Amino acid sequence: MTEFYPNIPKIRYEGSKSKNPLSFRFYNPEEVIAGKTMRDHLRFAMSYWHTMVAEGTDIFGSGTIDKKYGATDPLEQAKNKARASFELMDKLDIDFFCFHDRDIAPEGATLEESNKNLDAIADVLEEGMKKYNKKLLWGTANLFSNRRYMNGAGTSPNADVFAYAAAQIKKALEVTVRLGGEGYVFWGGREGYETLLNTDMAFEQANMARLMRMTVDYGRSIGFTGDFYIEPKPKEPMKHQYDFDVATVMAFLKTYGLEKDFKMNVEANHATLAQHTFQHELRVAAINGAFGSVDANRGDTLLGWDTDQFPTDVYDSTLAMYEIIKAGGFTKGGLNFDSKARRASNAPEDVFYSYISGMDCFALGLKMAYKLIEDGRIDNFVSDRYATFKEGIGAKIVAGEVSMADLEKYALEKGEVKAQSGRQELLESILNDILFG
Ligand code: XLS
Ligand code: CA
Ligand code: CA
Repeated sequence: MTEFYPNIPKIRYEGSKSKNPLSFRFYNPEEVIAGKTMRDHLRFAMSYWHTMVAEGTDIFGSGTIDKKYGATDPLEQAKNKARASFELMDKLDIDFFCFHDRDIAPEGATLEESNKNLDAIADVLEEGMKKYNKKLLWGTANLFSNRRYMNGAGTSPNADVFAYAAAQIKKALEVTVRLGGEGYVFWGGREGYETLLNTDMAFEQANMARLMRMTVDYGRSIGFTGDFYIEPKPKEPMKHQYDFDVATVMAFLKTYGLEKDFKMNVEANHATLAQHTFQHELRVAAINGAFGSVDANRGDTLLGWDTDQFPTDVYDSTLAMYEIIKAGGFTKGGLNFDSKARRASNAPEDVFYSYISGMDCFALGLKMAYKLIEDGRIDNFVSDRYATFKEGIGAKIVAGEVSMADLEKYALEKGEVKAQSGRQELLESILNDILFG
């Protein structure tokens, strides 16, 4: 059997003292933390598009990374790519993967041919999944690359485009079900607009909801028992994306009665593009009962676009894991590295260094988040901060037992209130203490 990464050994946990760049320092898959292995807590997934497909192109230059997998014929290339993906997941000990339909198989001259290509590659994937014991975290359809989708797919002003998108989703969902996928993602792609001078926003959003309803109904009718996700993103490629952030998406779902059918796939870099923290988006999803899955990456503080860099910031991964644990942890979701090695990191080993550092970063985040919880100082502070609502007038407010007039009487009698410190600096130093103490 051809090896695609012959110089890369199987990556093993060697502990924090190891200087071997091809080893895990913190990710020890079988280590048990709070009754669950790290593997089961983190449910790492490989993103097919960045890892197996993206060649490092940007708007100023062509590819820098060879992703031809020793073949020229597109279908042969797709087969080799699939085989290479299992070698990579096996070597990195990653249990799951995620794909768009067009990542795994080339688009044909007709929809029929594209569907045939997909079936052919699904055969190869199915075989690899059995052999290497790998699972599909989620599938999705690419409804943004082809020029037909330049005005959106579900929100296109053209009914023929809407129909084509529906047909593409139908097939992508069938392949997802065939491969036992645990989720199906809607990311907005070009579902948004550039100018209201040509856009009927209300109509476009209602159409998007129609497409989502059809997808859920069809998915359930063919036996899909996984989770449907929406992945919010505020901008790029469109100036205004309809699924701006988790709060916007929740309002959309509730408007169209879809809130029971969808959870969130929260991407770190999309959170920052919406000028939120990653933790904020995770918390909003959790308090709405919609926490599902995560696309783990990071942006760059100096760049305002979707850089999809591998995560290395342990503060961020700790606070993200804290939110994820508090939300009950992953059930069908997981941590998908929607991340790519930089354009100039173009050697095959760079993708391994990238995943190792991302996986170690989240393994550390997991450990530190449990330390934070066990330490209890931060949780206790938050709980104490609301203590006045636990008894007396506060408890009556919460129980709905007081009127405005009662509160006026209370305030008049009570006089000026004590302004209570929020202690942000103290809490930040406690966090450092827990991380590095
Ligand atoms: C793009 C999105 C995309 C989704 C899947 O910014 O992150 O890759 O995860 O369509
Ligand atoms: Ca993503
Ligand atoms: Ca992204």
